Amino acid sequence: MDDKFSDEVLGRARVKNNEKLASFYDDLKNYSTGALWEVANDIEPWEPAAPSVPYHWSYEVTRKHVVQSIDLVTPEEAARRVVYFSNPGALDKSACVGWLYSGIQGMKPGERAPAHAHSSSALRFIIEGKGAYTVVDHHKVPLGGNDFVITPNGVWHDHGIAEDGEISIWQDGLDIPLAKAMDASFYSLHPEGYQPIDFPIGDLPTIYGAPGLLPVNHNWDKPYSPMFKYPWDKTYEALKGLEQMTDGCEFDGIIMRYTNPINGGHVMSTMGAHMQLLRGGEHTKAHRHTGSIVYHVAKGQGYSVIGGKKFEWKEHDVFVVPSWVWHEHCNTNSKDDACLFSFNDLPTIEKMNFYREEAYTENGGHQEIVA
Ligand code: 1HN
Repeated sequence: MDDKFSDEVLGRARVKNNEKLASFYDDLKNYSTGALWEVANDIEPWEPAAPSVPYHWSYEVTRKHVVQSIDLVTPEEAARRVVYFSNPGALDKSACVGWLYSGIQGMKPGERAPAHAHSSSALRFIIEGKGAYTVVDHHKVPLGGNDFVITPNGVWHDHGIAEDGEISIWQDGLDIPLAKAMDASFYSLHPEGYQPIDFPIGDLPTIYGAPGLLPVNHNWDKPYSPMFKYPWDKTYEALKGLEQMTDGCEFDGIIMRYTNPINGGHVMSTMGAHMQLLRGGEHTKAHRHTGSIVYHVAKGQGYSVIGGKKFEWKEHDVFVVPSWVWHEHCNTNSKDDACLFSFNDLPTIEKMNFYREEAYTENGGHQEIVA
């Protein structure tokens, strides 16, 4: 072990066990207590040691399972047909990585899922289909490929596909494991089954989505973005513009954060999201930071090295970076850009003052690939 992390030092727990101590520990157990030094080094590691592991899921495989799932059960039986990502290091939490949940949801034309609300915040990244919509807080939001949509905590939401639509598939992201870990989860069903739509279709992105402009006397005072949908065409256009004007970030290429236009903050209280563009052939330098990240390949192909392991990816694959694990990305197509959508728990990490970041300085900023 790295000397820096030796526990055989003053200030760390280094009590050797003996018979007297063993019977003392047994006695404590009888009173539902314990000796801190028995667990101290484990509960307070020198640095984060995420149980979640870096992982990659192929869309080709998951898509097949999602399409099977929508024939196997109805929305009336299952409420939602989702194949969720289960991180092998966090099987007990139904987590994709850290305290974040994610899965791929499918629906058929003419289907509707009942309206509900929960303590967890949710987001969607749309993959494929036609005629899909979500209703968020009585606003109907039509969904297109690579659109990013939020359903903040406590807000009614339901989804459906028009009768003349096509099978539609999207990725869900929620902070379900976090809300559950904090014993703060509530779940409600809408009294009318489905929400009445009370506003013109697409109103909020029109009202709040003009560049650098807000309506005078707007009265948005909710703790989340009024932009329920961030459409792909405008997002990609913004990245291409930034690419023309800057060199980008050495760790992430051309990267932009989805923001709440009212205050420039994260889109929701607990989860944030980014879209990044890797220029043709670009290979970023490695860094690590606290907070968990779930990536969705919006465009192109390449690989990421995460914790020294290489994960190849192509369109609509999902991969994850656990907290404090080194990661770098490479677009293997020299002729076209690649785009990575990602969501994270950074708003939570930042509010707790837990954010830390470090650059990988050895080997020109690139990790040695160990597997
Ligand atoms: C949920 O409400 C949705 O609204 C999707 O489509 C996935 C996973 C766990 C808990 C609630 C949805 C979910 C979820």
